[in-house]
Amino acid sequence: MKPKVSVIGAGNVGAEVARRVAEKDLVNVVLLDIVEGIPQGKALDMLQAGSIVGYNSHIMGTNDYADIKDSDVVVVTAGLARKPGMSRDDLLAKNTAIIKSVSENIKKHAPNSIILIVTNPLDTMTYVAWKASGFDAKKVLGMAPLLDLARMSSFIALELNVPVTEVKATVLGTHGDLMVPVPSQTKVSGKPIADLLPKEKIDKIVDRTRKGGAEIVGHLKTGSAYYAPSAAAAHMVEAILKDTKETICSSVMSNGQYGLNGLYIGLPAKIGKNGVEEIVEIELTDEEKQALKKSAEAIMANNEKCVKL
Ligand code: A3D
Repeated sequence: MKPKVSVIGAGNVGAEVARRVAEKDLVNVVLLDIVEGIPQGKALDMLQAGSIVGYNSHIMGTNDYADIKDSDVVVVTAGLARKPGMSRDDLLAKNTAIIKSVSENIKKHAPNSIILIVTNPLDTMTYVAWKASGFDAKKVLGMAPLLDLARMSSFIALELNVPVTEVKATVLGTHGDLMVPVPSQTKVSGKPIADLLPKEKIDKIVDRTRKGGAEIVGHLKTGSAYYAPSAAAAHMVEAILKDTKETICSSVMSNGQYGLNGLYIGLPAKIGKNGVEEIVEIELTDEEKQALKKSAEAIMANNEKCVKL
């Protein structure tokens, strides 16, 4: 039997995640939303694309959590997205309530699943999902640093006019203004970025990466990015289902690594069938270490706020 992936929230990101995992022909997919008709209509449309694209994944849409039973992975995209002028933190109160209720339903109906959070503010929503589900911390993780490093990689590829597949960027920390792009661990065809670009250009790329989400919100005006976010989430689902143990920068529960403890934050981690298999420690400069500490402080301040909600 094919593994089962449920996607909670059938909006822009959720529907694209469902489509991408269905197209990998890996899984059967359940798309769930509170709005009646939307997940059913989108799922039927995707199911019918299978005959043209050539996949046999079964896709169903629903408003009933009973349908997520026996899911191997549950991807959570339910919640509000940013509009121009909003920070990800502005979403905190509303999305905390949504993630609590979604996580309680996952605990009840898919207690053996791995939970992958996409909803913002990402690191704190992953923390809320961990608390509300009562799952082992390794079975709850967040998608964001993979998206952030994809943004950084694409800006570097544009600057150097090289294939983006040759760029290996690293981004750690929070998915927010204090995210930590890591130039010291960013390479193009194996060469350190500092050997290829002057510091001012690298600084500009770092800044554009930090503001990468807002740049897209500014263009779209009615919502936030979803093509690259869904690609990142689908890649992580594949790593879990295929047990690749690939090192993917993800929001994971820190347990002493990098001097951090008890918070979800973007770190390199091996991702496999048990969720977070191992957090990987890489060399950082003193400046990058300081930035990671500041990032952690911002996440902890949000975590404290949401615990009181
Ligand atoms: P959108 O297209 O508005 O879809 C959200 C969906 O969630 C809608 O269909 C809602 O009906 C549904 N929903 C709301 N409440 C519930 C609920 N209680 N149960 C089930 N479904 C519900 O937004 P989007 O898809 O663009 O974004 C979804 C979330 O992902 C937002 O919080 C974004 O900020 C976040 N996001 C995160 C990243 C990261 O990199 C972490 C990237 C892009 C979007």
